[in-house]
Amino acid sequence: MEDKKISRYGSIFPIIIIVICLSFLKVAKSEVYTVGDQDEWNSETDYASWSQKYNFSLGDVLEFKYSKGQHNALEVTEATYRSCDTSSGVIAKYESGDDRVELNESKKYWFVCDVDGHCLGGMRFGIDVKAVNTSITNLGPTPSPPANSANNYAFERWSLSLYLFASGILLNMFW
Ligand SMILES: [Cu+2]
Repeated sequence: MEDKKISRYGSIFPIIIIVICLSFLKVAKSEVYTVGDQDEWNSETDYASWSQKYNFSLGDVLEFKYSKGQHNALEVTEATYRSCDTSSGVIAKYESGDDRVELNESKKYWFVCDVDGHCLGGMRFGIDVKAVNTSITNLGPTPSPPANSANNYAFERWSLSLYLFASGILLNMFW
């Protein structure tokens, strides 16, 4: 009886494994964003508009690239972002010239450059990092426009159903 059951499911077994692996890959995927893109982190770029180009998700990484010593990157509170007064409200300080900041909390992050006048000159931005369940709707190679998210959501629902279905068969086979 048991042997018969296994051979019946044997032909779809590889497909099930592939589907399961793919679904994990999709969830684990994270993006690395170079702050300012090709302009990197400098005094001439408008970071308020740069920060609105992307939807940042939990697990993504911000990379600040600049000449060490000429700039730095501080994660600060919202009040410090607004005032540019870094005598208080500094959460973390990065100054290597190639700083990778992992966005591992679902919250609003605020960044400034601490070098004289740079923050008031525009080297500051805030981003809203969304929780994982939101990021799942937005895992394309480039951020999806809002019009697409309904389709993506449907696709994720479909993958999840397949995943649950596959898990069910596996459990059935081995138990
Ligand atoms: Cu600077």
